[in-house]
Amino acid sequence: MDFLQETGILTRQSGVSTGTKWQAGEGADIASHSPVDGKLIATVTGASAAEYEYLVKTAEAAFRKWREVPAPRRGEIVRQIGDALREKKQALGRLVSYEMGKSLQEGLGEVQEMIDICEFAVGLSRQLYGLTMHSERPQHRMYEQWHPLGIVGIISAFNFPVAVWSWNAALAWVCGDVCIWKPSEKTPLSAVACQRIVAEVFERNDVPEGVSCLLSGGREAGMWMSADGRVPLVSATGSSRMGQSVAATVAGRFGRSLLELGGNNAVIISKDADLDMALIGTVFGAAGTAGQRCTTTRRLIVHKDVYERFREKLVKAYGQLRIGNPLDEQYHVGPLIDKAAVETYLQAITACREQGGRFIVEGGVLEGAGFESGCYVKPCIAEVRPDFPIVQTETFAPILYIMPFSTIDEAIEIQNNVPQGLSSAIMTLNLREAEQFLSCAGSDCGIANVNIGTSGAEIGGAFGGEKETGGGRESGSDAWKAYMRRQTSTINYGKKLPLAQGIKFDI
Ligand code: UN1
Repeated sequence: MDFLQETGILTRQSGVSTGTKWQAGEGADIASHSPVDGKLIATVTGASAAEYEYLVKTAEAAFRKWREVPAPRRGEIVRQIGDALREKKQALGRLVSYEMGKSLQEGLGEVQEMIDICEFAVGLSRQLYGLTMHSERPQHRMYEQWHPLGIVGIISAFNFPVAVWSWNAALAWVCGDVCIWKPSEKTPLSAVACQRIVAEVFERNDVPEGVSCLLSGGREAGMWMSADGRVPLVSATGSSRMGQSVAATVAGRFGRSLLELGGNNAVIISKDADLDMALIGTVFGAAGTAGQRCTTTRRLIVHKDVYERFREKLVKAYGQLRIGNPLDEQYHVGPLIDKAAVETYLQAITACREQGGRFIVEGGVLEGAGFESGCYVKPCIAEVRPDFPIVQTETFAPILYIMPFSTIDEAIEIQNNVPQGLSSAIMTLNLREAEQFLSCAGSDCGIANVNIGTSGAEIGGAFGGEKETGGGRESGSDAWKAYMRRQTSTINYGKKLPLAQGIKFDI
């Protein structure tokens, strides 16, 4: 396991850091077991409340310096982080695969997303534009400018242990913010490895301690940040339940939160779809990453005229899926993150059956050689009705629900009729249907694709969704605005003081 050495992972290490300096980690220990083989990879020590306090103090001091560094210079440093990630891509990708359980292709893809967002951020560092407006008053100039916010708290999930953090951190840094990262307890080592890579680049560039902080710990650590008035923005990725509690706490102190929560993503398959293409998009979307993406395809809404034909293709394709060690390229599907996730998967299957679902591809836990961790499960498919309670719920596992439709209006209604609103797709060669799906009366999701599955978004677009998905937008487009504060400034260069709205006030 050279990748452990290459990413600097020790058997026991602190998970609390301000950059190059690591605190003792006086909080609870976090043991990282690989779902690949069930082995203990290493242990990370979490932060105590006093150590959190130290991180915040250091980050506050760092912010005062970092905000003064010109944005393009900050971008140049982020460019170097991209280069450092490029150098470590193989090792970091392997570590992510081994610790999280996603296929090596996807582990490497995740590091590629980090490199991509660094490059995006470099360009952005020269494009943090504000607008100018024409003042209604003579000899006045009005414009807006964007200033850094301060400390950005980042709470990330196990399923994208490094990429989603980097979407936040790379943008926050070019915007002049400093970050405190609370990674998932299920993937603490990937975070330690990233912190080392960033710290090295920052040290080389004389960036002060505190611009990148690592706060390993449990739920409590996330709540410290959520309740802390010194953290103006908390960006959280994870379950809707977690997001709700973060959002309520942050709102209680008038802070900002940026939420990327659960999805219940559907693909509509029209009778005019290219069914071969639809098949690839669907199988990758539903079974890839063992169903553990926010964007995983959970529901298939198929036109009744092609239902039988597509179902047959799907069952055949599922029969060809190879489940096994994700580091071995011959396998398509790796394990779930842990045994608790396996339990949730089994409960969802039981619930689906009880509610009237009929499995056309059976699920189950794999046993025997190669499956010792107990985390490998079979991707499965159930025929359901859209209103089953289980179909309304996000289960983070490879369970696909399939249901028929007759008209495009009905399909869109089924697609929208869930509490979540992250990603959606239609497979069709019919222009009218595609445009209706994308119109204001179409998909209600943050992401709506045509002839592409629900997962695998590029970093250039804004990523996130509506309703219980939380409403936040991360990554591309103008998502950077969430990491800055807008200031409207009006300057009077005349010799009189006219008031707006023509108000007279003579003294
Ligand atoms: C997530 O699952 O939290 O679109 C992020 C995708 C990836 C990111 C997923 N680029 O599937």
